[in-house]
Amino acid sequence: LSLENDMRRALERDEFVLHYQPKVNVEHGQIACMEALVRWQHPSMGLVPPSRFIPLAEETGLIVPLGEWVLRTACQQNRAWQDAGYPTMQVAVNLSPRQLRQGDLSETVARVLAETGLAPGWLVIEVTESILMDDAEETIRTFRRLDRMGVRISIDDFGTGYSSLHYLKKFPVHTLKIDRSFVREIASNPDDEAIAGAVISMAKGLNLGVVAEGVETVEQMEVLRALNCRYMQGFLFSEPAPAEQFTPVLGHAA
Ligand code: G
Ligand code: G
Ligand code: NA
Ligand code: MN
Repeated sequence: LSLENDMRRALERDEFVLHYQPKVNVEHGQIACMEALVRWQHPSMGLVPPSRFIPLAEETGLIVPLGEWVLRTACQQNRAWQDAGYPTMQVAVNLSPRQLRQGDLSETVARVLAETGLAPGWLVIEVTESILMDDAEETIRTFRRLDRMGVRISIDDFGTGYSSLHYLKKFPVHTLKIDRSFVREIASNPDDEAIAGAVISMAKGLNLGVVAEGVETVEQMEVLRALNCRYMQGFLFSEPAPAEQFTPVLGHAA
């Protein structure tokens, strides 16, 4: 309960921080996209992971202003990296279902893009299959508006939902993120390799991008690479880290 009270004030007190985790093009090692992952720098508890407060933020509705803060901060950071002359990358933010039920999300996104001066094509919105499962007309219209604006939509944790293929027809999707449950044992489990391979082929056939998440070992990377997966994310490349931590890497590549 005290966590809930603290959280209400945390936005005003500027206690949330974003960490970023790169999605890497393994062909040449460059960062294609930075995924923003929120943390809470609590005055007495230290760095609180999102698993501890996102569900509560969803319940209380605080996810709406928090989500907008995440979006604005991530777009600002990306614009700042571009202004600094670093190689251009996309920026990805995660979306909660609640953010879709609160007014017009596409208007919020358009406003934040205008305010931060980031071109829409650099922004990726990561949604889980549970969001798409609710194929209410309004949800579909919101995604179509985002698509027309030029914003990219990525399906997170792909393969863990119920009727994944159905969404691909109904929603303007640009990228699939292969869930890390299929990556974990990919080097030793032929079934996981077959599933990942099928997702990669399907993505290619549908003209979608594909990113493997949760890549932790060179062996996993090699199996995925042999399956023609070019984009990967995971601890092998980088853990989520504050923006400043990437400055030397990005500066070196510029
Ligand atoms: O960063 P970490 O691996 O601890 O993230 C745990 C979960 O929290 C992930 O499922 C991630 O998608 C979610 N998460 C992280 N940042 C955000 C955010 O800004 N908004 C939403 N809705 N979820 C987030
Ligand atoms: O659901 P989503 O994909 O947004 O979850 C992001 C979470 O996954 C973050 O909390 C991040 O710390 C975690 N994560 C990122 N890369 C890896 C990895 O290689 N292995 C594991 N186990 N977790 C990872
Ligand atoms: Na994500
Ligand atoms: Mn994921």
